[in-house]
Amino acid sequence: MLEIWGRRNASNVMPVMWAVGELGIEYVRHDVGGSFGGLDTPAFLALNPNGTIPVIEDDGFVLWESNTIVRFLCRRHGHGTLRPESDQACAVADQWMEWFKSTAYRPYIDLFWAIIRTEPARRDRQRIAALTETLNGALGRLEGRLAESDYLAGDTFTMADIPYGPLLYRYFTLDIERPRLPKLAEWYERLSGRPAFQDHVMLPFGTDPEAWLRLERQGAAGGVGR
Ligand SMILES: N[C@@H](CCC(=O)N[C@@H](CS)C(=O)NCC(=O)O)C(=O)O
Repeated sequence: MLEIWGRRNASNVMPVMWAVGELGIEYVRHDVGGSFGGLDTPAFLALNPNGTIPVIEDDGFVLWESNTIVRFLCRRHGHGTLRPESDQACAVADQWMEWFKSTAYRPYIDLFWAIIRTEPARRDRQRIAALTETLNGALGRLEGRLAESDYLAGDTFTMADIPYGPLLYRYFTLDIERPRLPKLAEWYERLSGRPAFQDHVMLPFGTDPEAWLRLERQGAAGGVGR
């Protein structure tokens, strides 16, 4: 059975869990990282010398790096569905997964930390505004792509869309300035209607570090959909 290490509210664990949910894979998940700790033990470091989550073990085969795990699971269980069949469509899906990490992830995660994971009295408004602008600029580029097709790699939902799920859920939930990006909003509607998204991505995160930690200890209090 597939084993997964990582607290379920971690930004890099959620895409893996969403993929697992979409693909209907049976799994056992271990709560490690964040307030659960456990990333600096010899046993965990033997799995992932970086001491980060997510990590999976599949029949003795160990893998880390969230997008690599998503690709591996889609190749094995979702060829022709989540993993596009043609080389070109698959390359486009890869391109958007890479772009997520190279361009969208940093402003998104820095913004999330600057708001939710920082005490309200210590929040830096200028930095929050600058990060919001950078993130909005990146998402504006997605708007152009989504004017061409319903999903990033074409007309159907694929692995390309998966890394963006946690980002979009938090983006549309945070109290920030958002420009009008109608195609992005429609895409988010389509993604957030998926049961596996509701189970694994729509995890409440509270409004400050204390609420964040309380929800984390409660297993992020379940998805909103079920
Ligand atoms: N590039 C890696 C980043 C892994 C990473 O930084 N994971 C974070 C959680 S999102 C982590 O392990 N943080 C330490 C912790 O949760 O205690 C990936 O995509 O998997």
